[in-house]
Amino acid sequence: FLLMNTIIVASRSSSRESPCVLGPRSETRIVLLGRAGSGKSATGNTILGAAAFAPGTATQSCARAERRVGGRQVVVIDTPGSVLEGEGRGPEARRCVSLGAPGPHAYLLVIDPGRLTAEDEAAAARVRHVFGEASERRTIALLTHGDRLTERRQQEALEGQRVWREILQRFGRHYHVFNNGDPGDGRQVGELLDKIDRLGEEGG
Ligand SMILES: Nc1nc2c(ncn2[C@@H]2O[C@H](COP(=O)(O)OP(=O)(O)OP(=O)(O)O)[C@@H](O)[C@H]2O)c(=O)[nH]1
Ligand SMILES: [Mg+2]
Repeated sequence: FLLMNTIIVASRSSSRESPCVLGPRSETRIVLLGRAGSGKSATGNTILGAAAFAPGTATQSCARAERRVGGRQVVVIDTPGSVLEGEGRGPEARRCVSLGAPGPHAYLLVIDPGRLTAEDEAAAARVRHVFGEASERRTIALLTHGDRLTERRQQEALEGQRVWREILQRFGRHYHVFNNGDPGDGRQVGELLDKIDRLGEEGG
C-alpha cells in the first residue's frame, strides 16, 4: 500500500521542546482539526472505538472524550471546522486549547481526499496561526475514506495534486489513511498511535 508505507521520518527541528512540557506519557492527547464535513467526528470515534462524537451532524463546539485504547489512555478533542477559520485564536479555539491542556501530543488535520481543494491547504496553513508554530511539527494529515484509496490509480491521482503535495511538505510528510467505514479495523488505530509516538521522539 503505497500511501501507507511511504511515511518518512524526517525532522530537523532545532528548537527541541523539553519532554516535561507535556508531562509523562500517561495519556495521549489528540486534537482533530479540518474543514467541516471532512470526517473529524467519525475519526474520533474510530480512534476511541466508541460512539463518543456524532458524525453526520455538524459539530458546533469543541468536545473532549477519552478511553483506554491498546493499553493507554487516549484523549480526543473534536472541533468544529470554524476553529481554523477567521483571524488568530478565536474563542472556540481557546476552548479547544484548554480542553487539550497541558498540550496535545498530536494534531490531526482531517481531509476527505475526494473533496481535497485549496480550502484544505488554507486550513493546513492556519494550524500554526491558531495553535502556535510548534504545532506544525506535531500535525499529521489524516485522509478519511481510505476505502476510496485502495487502488493504485486513486493514490497516484492524489499524489498528482499540488494541494496534497503542499500539505505533505508542510507537515514533514506525516500522514495517515483511515477508513471510518470500517471502525472495527484496530490496526489503522494502532499504526496511527505509533506514528504519534514517533512525532514525540522526533523532538517536535
Ligand atoms: N465511508 C466513509 N464515510 C466517512 C468516513 N469518514 C467520515 N465519513 C462520513 O462523512 C460524513 C461527515 O463526517 P463527520 O465525522 O461528521 O465530519 P466532521 O468533520 O466531524 O464534520 P463537522 O463536524 O461538520 O465539521 C459522515 O456521514 C461520516 O459518516 C470514512 O472514512 N468512510
Ligand atoms: Mg464533527
